Amino acid sequence: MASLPSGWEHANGTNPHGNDATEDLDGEGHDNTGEFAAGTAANDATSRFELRLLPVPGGGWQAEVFTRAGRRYQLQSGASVVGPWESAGTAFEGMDAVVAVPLPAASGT
Ligand SMILES: [Ca+2]
Ligand SMILES: [Ca+2]
Repeated sequence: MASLPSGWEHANGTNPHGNDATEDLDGEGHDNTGEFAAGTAANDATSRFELRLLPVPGGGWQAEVFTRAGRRYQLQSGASVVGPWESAGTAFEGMDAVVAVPLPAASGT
């Protein structure tokens, strides 16, 4: 039994009759479940979720988020990868483009 919606599977070239949710059809490192959640194409390696952290001249950091229209994004930060996590900045709408988000300074700096 497939775990992803059949319509999405047909549109993305994955197998609607088998469970290939953990496979990576286009080989770009994101499995089919991740592609579905991110709104990216499972059959196109150039369509993938990506976030880059870039230093800002003069200090601080900026995130570049590869967004998809129809998705809402909220960056979060934490002192460790296991959390706790807190919202960083305000949520924003995706627009099928890269969105630059200035990151607030870490507390205590
Ligand atoms: Ca993939
Ligand atoms: Ca992809």
